Amino acid sequence: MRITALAGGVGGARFLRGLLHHLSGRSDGPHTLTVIGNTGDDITLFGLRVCPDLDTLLYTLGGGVHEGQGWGRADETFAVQGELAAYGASPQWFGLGDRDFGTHIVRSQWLAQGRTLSQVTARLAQRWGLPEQGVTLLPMTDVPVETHVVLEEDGEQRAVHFQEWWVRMRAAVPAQRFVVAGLDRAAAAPGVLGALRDADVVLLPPSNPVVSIGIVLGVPGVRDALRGTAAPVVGVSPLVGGAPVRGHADACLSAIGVESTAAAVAGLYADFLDGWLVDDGDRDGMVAAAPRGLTVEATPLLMRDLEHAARISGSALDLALGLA
Ligand code: GDP
Ligand code: FO1
Ligand code: CA
Repeated sequence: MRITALAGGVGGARFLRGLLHHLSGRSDGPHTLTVIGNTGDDITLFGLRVCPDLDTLLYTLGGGVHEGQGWGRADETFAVQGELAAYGASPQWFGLGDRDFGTHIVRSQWLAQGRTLSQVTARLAQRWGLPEQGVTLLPMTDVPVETHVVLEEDGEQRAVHFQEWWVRMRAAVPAQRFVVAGLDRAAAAPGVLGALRDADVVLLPPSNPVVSIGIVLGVPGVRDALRGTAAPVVGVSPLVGGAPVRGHADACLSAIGVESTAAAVAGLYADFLDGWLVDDGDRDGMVAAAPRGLTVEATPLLMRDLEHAARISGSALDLALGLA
Protein backbone atom coordinates (compact mmCIF):
# COMPACT_ATOMS: atom_id res chain seq x y z
CA MET A 1 0.00 0.00 0.00
CA ARG A 2 1.28 3.48 -0.89
CA ILE A 3 0.41 5.93 1.85
CA THR A 4 1.03 9.66 1.48
CA ALA A 5 0.77 12.09 4.38
CA LEU A 6 1.08 15.84 4.79
CA ALA A 7 2.80 16.81 8.02
CA GLY A 8 3.90 19.61 10.30
CA GLY A 9 6.18 18.90 13.24
CA VAL A 10 5.35 17.28 16.56
CA GLY A 11 1.70 16.25 15.97
CA GLY A 12 2.51 14.95 12.50
CA ALA A 13 5.68 13.14 13.54
CA ARG A 14 4.14 11.37 16.54
CA PHE A 15 1.17 10.24 14.46
CA LEU A 16 3.43 8.96 11.66
CA ARG A 17 5.74 7.14 14.09
CA GLY A 18 2.57 5.46 15.37
CA LEU A 19 1.55 4.66 11.80
CA LEU A 20 4.88 2.91 11.12
CA HIS A 21 4.43 0.90 14.31
CA HIS A 22 0.90 -0.02 13.24
CA LEU A 23 2.05 -0.98 9.73
CA SER A 24 4.80 -3.23 11.10
CA GLY A 25 2.09 -5.35 12.73
CA ARG A 26 -0.12 -5.67 9.64
CA SER A 27 0.04 -8.68 7.36
CA ASP A 28 -0.91 -6.88 4.12
CA GLY A 29 2.53 -5.31 3.45
CA PRO A 30 4.84 -4.15 2.06
CA HIS A 31 3.85 -0.54 2.58
CA THR A 32 5.50 2.73 1.65
CA LEU A 33 4.99 6.06 3.36
CA THR A 34 5.70 9.36 1.60
CA VAL A 35 5.65 12.34 3.94
CA ILE A 36 5.23 15.86 2.54
CA GLY A 37 6.66 18.18 5.19
CA ASN A 38 5.87 21.82 5.90
CA THR A 39 8.78 24.19 5.27
CA GLY A 40 6.97 27.42 6.20
CA ASP A 41 8.56 27.26 9.68
CA ASP A 42 12.04 27.42 8.15
CA ILE A 43 14.38 30.18 9.24
CA THR A 44 17.97 31.25 8.65
CA LEU A 45 19.82 31.78 11.94
CA PHE A 46 23.56 32.46 12.36
CA GLY A 47 23.87 31.88 8.61
CA LEU A 48 22.39 28.38 8.88
CA ARG A 49 19.16 27.08 7.38
CA VAL A 50 16.94 25.57 10.08
CA CYS A 51 13.92 23.46 9.06
CA PRO A 52 12.10 22.70 12.32
CA ASP A 53 9.25 20.57 10.96
CA LEU A 54 11.48 18.46 8.67
CA ASP A 55 13.92 17.97 11.54
CA THR A 56 11.15 16.98 13.95
CA LEU A 57 10.07 14.34 11.42
CA LEU A 58 13.65 13.11 10.93
CA TYR A 59 14.46 12.93 14.63
CA THR A 60 11.12 11.38 15.63
CA LEU A 61 10.99 8.73 12.90
CA GLY A 62 14.74 8.15 13.30
CA GLY A 63 14.64 7.64 17.07
CA GLY A 64 16.67 10.72 18.03
CA VAL A 65 14.04 13.17 19.22
CA HIS A 66 13.81 14.76 22.67
CA GLU A 67 10.66 12.94 23.80
CA GLY A 68 9.55 15.51 26.37
CA GLN A 69 9.75 18.46 23.99
CA GLY A 70 8.71 16.57 20.88
CA TRP A 71 11.30 18.56 18.85
CA GLY A 72 15.09 18.89 19.00
CA ARG A 73 17.55 16.14 19.91
CA ALA A 74 17.62 13.84 22.91
CA ASP A 75 20.72 14.16 25.14
CA GLU A 76 21.33 17.68 23.91
CA THR A 77 24.01 20.11 25.13
CA PHE A 78 24.19 23.86 24.54
CA ALA A 79 27.87 24.79 24.36
CA VAL A 80 27.60 26.59 20.99
CA GLN A 81 24.59 28.58 22.14
CA GLY A 82 26.55 29.66 25.22
CA GLU A 83 29.42 30.87 23.04
CA LEU A 84 27.02 32.75 20.76
CA ALA A 85 25.43 34.41 23.79
CA ALA A 86 28.88 35.42 25.08
CA TYR A 87 29.40 37.27 21.79
CA GLY A 88 25.98 38.90 22.17
CA ALA A 89 24.89 37.22 18.93
CA SER A 90 21.16 37.19 18.31
CA PRO A 91 18.59 35.82 18.44
CA GLN A 92 18.90 34.27 21.87
CA TRP A 93 15.20 33.40 22.13
CA PHE A 94 15.56 30.37 19.84
CA GLY A 95 17.31 27.45 21.53
CA LEU A 96 19.63 25.49 19.24
CA GLY A 97 21.48 22.56 20.76
CA ASP A 98 24.91 21.29 19.72
CA ARG A 99 23.65 18.04 18.15
CA ASP A 100 20.89 19.93 16.35
CA PHE A 101 23.49 22.45 15.09
CA GLY A 102 25.18 19.56 13.28
CA THR A 103 22.06 19.08 11.15
CA HIS A 104 21.83 22.79 10.32
CA ILE A 105 25.52 23.02 9.47
CA VAL A 106 25.51 20.08 7.09
CA ARG A 107 22.19 21.11 5.53
CA SER A 108 23.53 24.62 4.92
CA GLN A 109 26.78 23.27 3.49
CA TRP A 110 24.98 20.97 1.06
CA LEU A 111 22.56 23.74 0.03
CA ALA A 112 25.52 26.09 -0.55
CA GLN A 113 27.08 23.44 -2.78
CA GLY A 114 24.01 23.70 -5.00
CA ARG A 115 21.91 20.76 -3.88
CA THR A 116 18.16 21.26 -3.59
CA LEU A 117 16.36 21.00 -0.26
CA SER A 118 14.81 17.73 -1.52
CA GLN A 119 18.25 16.28 -2.21
CA VAL A 120 19.60 17.49 1.12
CA THR A 121 16.58 16.13 3.00
CA ALA A 122 17.01 12.74 1.31
CA ARG A 123 20.62 12.61 2.56
CA LEU A 124 19.61 13.60 6.07
CA ALA A 125 16.87 10.95 5.96
CA GLN A 126 19.44 8.27 5.14
CA ARG A 127 21.37 9.06 8.29
CA TRP A 128 18.15 8.65 10.28
CA GLY A 129 17.25 5.31 8.66
CA LEU A 130 14.04 6.45 6.99
CA PRO A 131 14.47 4.58 3.67
CA GLU A 132 14.89 1.27 5.57
CA GLN A 133 11.49 1.93 7.12
CA GLY A 134 9.90 2.50 3.70
CA VAL A 135 9.69 6.25 4.36
CA THR A 136 10.41 9.01 1.83
CA LEU A 137 10.50 12.49 3.33
CA LEU A 138 9.84 15.30 0.84
CA PRO A 139 9.89 19.01 1.63
CA MET A 140 6.72 20.57 0.21
CA THR A 141 8.86 22.79 -2.04
CA ASP A 142 12.53 23.37 -2.83
CA VAL A 143 11.98 27.12 -2.98
CA PRO A 144 12.77 28.85 0.34
CA VAL A 145 9.48 29.95 1.90
CA GLU A 146 8.81 31.47 5.31
CA THR A 147 5.58 31.99 7.18
CA HIS A 148 5.36 35.52 8.56
CA VAL A 149 2.78 36.76 11.04
CA VAL A 150 1.22 40.19 10.67
CA LEU A 151 0.69 41.87 14.05
CA GLU A 152 -0.99 45.11 14.98
CA GLU A 153 0.58 47.09 17.80
CA ASP A 154 -0.41 50.67 18.69
CA GLY A 155 -2.36 50.92 15.41
CA GLU A 156 0.70 49.96 13.35
CA GLN A 157 1.00 46.72 11.41
CA ARG A 158 4.27 44.85 11.24
CA ALA A 159 5.26 41.34 10.24
CA VAL A 160 7.52 39.02 12.22
CA HIS A 161 8.85 35.59 11.32
CA PHE A 162 6.54 32.78 12.45
CA GLN A 163 9.20 31.51 14.89
CA GLU A 164 9.45 34.89 16.58
CA TRP A 165 5.68 34.96 17.09
CA TRP A 166 5.49 31.30 18.15
CA VAL A 167 8.57 31.02 20.35
CA ARG A 168 9.44 34.52 21.57
CA MET A 169 5.89 35.87 21.86
CA ARG A 170 4.30 32.48 22.66
CA ALA A 171 1.55 33.54 20.21
CA ALA A 172 0.26 35.91 22.87
CA VAL A 173 0.04 38.91 20.50
CA PRO A 174 -3.02 38.32 18.29
CA ALA A 175 -2.11 37.53 14.70
CA GLN A 176 -3.92 39.61 12.07
CA ARG A 177 -3.01 37.20 9.29
CA PHE A 178 -0.32 34.85 8.04
CA VAL A 179 1.72 35.64 4.94
CA VAL A 180 3.89 32.99 3.37
CA ALA A 181 6.82 34.80 1.79
CA GLY A 182 7.95 33.06 -1.39
CA LEU A 183 4.93 30.77 -1.74
CA ASP A 184 3.72 32.44 -4.93
CA ARG A 185 6.99 31.47 -6.67
CA ALA A 186 7.12 28.05 -5.05
CA ALA A 187 6.58 24.94 -7.10
CA ALA A 188 5.83 21.65 -5.38
CA ALA A 189 9.07 19.71 -4.84
CA PRO A 190 9.77 16.76 -7.15
CA GLY A 191 7.55 13.82 -6.25
CA VAL A 192 5.04 15.78 -4.17
CA LEU A 193 2.12 15.97 -6.60
CA GLY A 194 2.74 12.46 -7.92
CA ALA A 195 2.74 11.07 -4.37
CA LEU A 196 -0.73 12.55 -3.84
CA ARG A 197 -2.06 11.48 -7.25
CA ASP A 198 -0.69 7.92 -7.14
CA ALA A 199 -1.35 7.12 -3.47
CA ASP A 200 -3.64 4.34 -2.31
CA VAL A 201 -4.44 6.34 0.84
CA VAL A 202 -3.79 9.97 1.79
CA LEU A 203 -3.66 10.84 5.51
CA LEU A 204 -3.69 14.21 7.23
CA PRO A 205 -2.20 13.71 10.70
CA PRO A 206 -3.39 15.94 13.57
CA SER A 207 -1.01 18.73 12.53
CA ASN A 208 -1.76 22.42 12.96
CA PRO A 209 -4.47 23.14 10.35
CA VAL A 210 -3.29 26.71 9.71
CA VAL A 211 0.50 26.95 9.99
CA SER A 212 1.36 23.32 9.15
CA ILE A 213 -1.25 21.65 6.89
CA GLY A 214 -2.60 25.04 5.74
CA ILE A 215 0.84 26.07 4.47
CA VAL A 216 1.39 22.80 2.56
CA LEU A 217 -2.07 23.23 1.00
CA GLY A 218 -0.96 26.64 -0.30
CA VAL A 219 1.81 25.16 -2.46
CA PRO A 220 0.61 25.49 -6.06
CA GLY A 221 -0.94 22.22 -7.25
CA VAL A 222 -1.22 20.48 -3.86
CA ARG A 223 -4.87 21.28 -3.23
CA ASP A 224 -5.82 20.33 -6.80
CA ALA A 225 -3.91 17.05 -6.45
CA LEU A 226 -5.86 16.29 -3.26
CA ARG A 227 -9.15 17.11 -4.97
CA GLY A 228 -8.20 14.97 -7.95
CA THR A 229 -6.65 11.92 -6.32
CA ALA A 230 -8.54 8.65 -6.52
CA ALA A 231 -7.23 7.75 -3.06
CA PRO A 232 -9.46 8.30 -0.03
CA VAL A 233 -8.27 11.31 1.98
CA VAL A 234 -8.69 10.94 5.74
CA GLY A 235 -7.75 13.47 8.40
CA VAL A 236 -7.30 13.32 12.17
CA SER A 237 -8.45 16.25 14.28
CA PRO A 238 -5.72 18.12 16.17
CA LEU A 239 -8.33 19.29 18.67
CA VAL A 240 -9.30 17.23 21.67
CA GLY A 241 -12.35 18.49 23.53
CA GLY A 242 -12.31 21.61 21.36
CA ALA A 243 -8.74 22.63 22.28
CA PRO A 244 -5.31 21.95 20.82
CA VAL A 245 -3.35 19.31 22.70
CA ARG A 246 -0.21 21.49 22.57
CA GLY A 247 0.87 24.64 20.81
CA HIS A 248 -1.29 27.54 19.76
CA ALA A 249 -3.57 26.17 17.03
CA ASP A 250 -6.50 28.05 18.63
CA ALA A 251 -4.65 31.38 18.18
CA CYS A 252 -3.91 30.44 14.56
CA LEU A 253 -7.53 29.48 13.86
CA SER A 254 -8.86 32.64 15.43
CA ALA A 255 -6.50 34.71 13.22
CA ILE A 256 -8.17 33.27 10.11
CA GLY A 257 -11.66 33.61 11.59
CA VAL A 258 -12.26 29.91 12.16
CA GLU A 259 -13.70 28.46 15.38
CA SER A 260 -11.62 25.99 17.38
CA THR A 261 -13.90 23.03 16.78
CA ALA A 262 -13.31 19.72 15.02
CA ALA A 263 -16.16 20.57 12.63
CA ALA A 264 -14.68 23.95 11.70
CA VAL A 265 -11.25 22.40 11.08
CA ALA A 266 -12.87 19.76 8.83
CA GLY A 267 -14.50 22.67 6.99
CA LEU A 268 -11.02 23.92 6.00
CA TYR A 269 -10.49 20.63 4.15
CA ALA A 270 -14.08 20.17 2.93
CA ASP A 271 -13.23 20.29 -0.79
CA PHE A 272 -11.07 17.15 -0.67
CA LEU A 273 -11.67 15.35 2.64
CA ASP A 274 -13.47 11.98 2.59
CA GLY A 275 -13.09 10.86 6.20
CA TRP A 276 -12.50 12.67 9.51
CA LEU A 277 -11.46 11.13 12.79
CA VAL A 278 -12.43 13.20 15.84
CA ASP A 279 -11.97 12.73 19.56
CA ASP A 280 -14.81 11.04 21.46
CA GLY A 281 -15.38 14.32 23.31
CA ASP A 282 -16.01 16.13 20.02
CA ARG A 283 -18.38 13.54 18.55
CA ASP A 284 -21.65 15.34 19.36
CA GLY A 285 -20.59 18.75 18.03
CA MET A 286 -19.20 17.08 14.94
CA VAL A 287 -22.29 15.07 14.08
CA ALA A 288 -24.40 18.24 14.21
CA ALA A 289 -22.07 20.22 11.94
CA ALA A 290 -20.36 17.69 9.64
CA PRO A 291 -19.90 18.88 6.07
CA ARG A 292 -22.08 16.84 3.66
CA GLY A 293 -20.54 13.69 2.26
CA LEU A 294 -17.91 13.46 5.03
CA THR A 295 -17.64 10.17 6.91
CA VAL A 296 -16.94 10.89 10.58
CA GLU A 297 -15.72 8.50 13.24
CA ALA A 298 -14.88 9.20 16.87
CA THR A 299 -12.27 7.62 19.12
CA PRO A 300 -9.98 8.88 21.91
CA LEU A 301 -7.37 10.98 20.08
CA LEU A 302 -4.76 11.67 22.74
CA MET A 303 -1.39 10.23 21.62
CA ARG A 304 -0.12 9.48 25.15
CA ASP A 305 2.57 7.13 23.86
CA LEU A 306 3.58 5.08 20.83
CA GLU A 307 0.85 2.48 21.43
CA HIS A 308 -1.87 5.16 21.50
CA ALA A 309 -0.47 6.83 18.39
CA ALA A 310 -0.38 3.45 16.62
CA ARG A 311 -3.98 2.72 17.54
CA ILE A 312 -5.13 6.16 16.34
CA SER A 313 -3.24 5.91 13.06
CA GLY A 314 -4.62 2.38 12.57
CA SER A 315 -8.14 3.77 13.02
CA ALA A 316 -7.44 6.51 10.46
CA LEU A 317 -6.05 3.97 8.01
CA ASP A 318 -8.99 1.58 8.50
CA LEU A 319 -11.41 4.47 7.99
CA ALA A 320 -9.63 5.28 4.72
CA LEU A 321 -9.57 1.65 3.54
CA GLY A 322 -13.31 1.43 4.22
CA LEU A 323 -13.82 4.38 1.86
CA ALA A 324 -11.52 3.13 -0.92
P1 GDP B 1 4.21 21.49 15.13
O1 GDP B 1 4.63 21.84 13.74
O2 GDP B 1 5.35 21.04 15.97
O3 GDP B 1 3.36 22.53 15.77
O4 GDP B 1 3.35 20.18 14.97
P2 GDP B 1 2.11 19.82 14.02
O5 GDP B 1 1.65 20.99 13.24
O6 GDP B 1 2.44 18.58 13.29
O7 GDP B 1 1.06 19.45 15.10
C1 GDP B 1 0.59 20.38 16.03
C2 GDP B 1 -0.80 19.98 16.43
O8 GDP B 1 -0.75 18.64 16.91
C3 GDP B 1 -1.40 20.82 17.53
O9 GDP B 1 -2.43 21.61 17.02
C4 GDP B 1 -1.89 19.79 18.54
O10 GDP B 1 -3.19 20.06 18.99
C5 GDP B 1 -1.82 18.49 17.79
N1 GDP B 1 -1.53 17.38 18.67
C6 GDP B 1 -0.43 17.23 19.44
N2 GDP B 1 -0.54 16.10 20.17
C7 GDP B 1 -1.74 15.55 19.85
C8 GDP B 1 -2.44 14.38 20.29
O11 GDP B 1 -1.99 13.63 21.14
N3 GDP B 1 -3.65 14.14 19.71
C9 GDP B 1 -4.19 14.97 18.77
N4 GDP B 1 -5.37 14.66 18.26
N5 GDP B 1 -3.56 16.09 18.36
C10 GDP B 1 -2.37 16.37 18.89
N1 FO1 C 1 10.40 25.84 20.30
C1 FO1 C 1 10.41 26.63 21.39
O1 FO1 C 1 9.37 26.84 21.99
N2 FO1 C 1 11.57 27.21 21.81
C2 FO1 C 1 12.74 27.02 21.19
O2 FO1 C 1 13.77 27.57 21.59
C3 FO1 C 1 12.76 26.16 20.04
C4 FO1 C 1 13.92 25.86 19.34
C5 FO1 C 1 13.88 24.95 18.27
C6 FO1 C 1 15.05 24.58 17.62
C7 FO1 C 1 15.02 23.68 16.57
C8 FO1 C 1 13.80 23.12 16.18
O3 FO1 C 1 13.75 22.23 15.17
C9 FO1 C 1 12.63 23.47 16.81
C10 FO1 C 1 12.66 24.39 17.87
N3 FO1 C 1 11.49 24.74 18.53
C11 FO1 C 1 11.53 25.58 19.62
C12 FO1 C 1 10.20 24.23 18.08
C13 FO1 C 1 9.65 25.07 16.94
O4 FO1 C 1 9.84 26.43 17.12
C14 FO1 C 1 8.14 25.06 16.83
O5 FO1 C 1 7.50 24.28 17.75
C15 FO1 C 1 7.69 24.69 15.50
O6 FO1 C 1 8.37 25.26 14.44
C16 FO1 C 1 6.21 25.04 15.42
O7 FO1 C 1 5.76 24.23 14.51
CA1 CA D 1 5.38 23.51 12.51
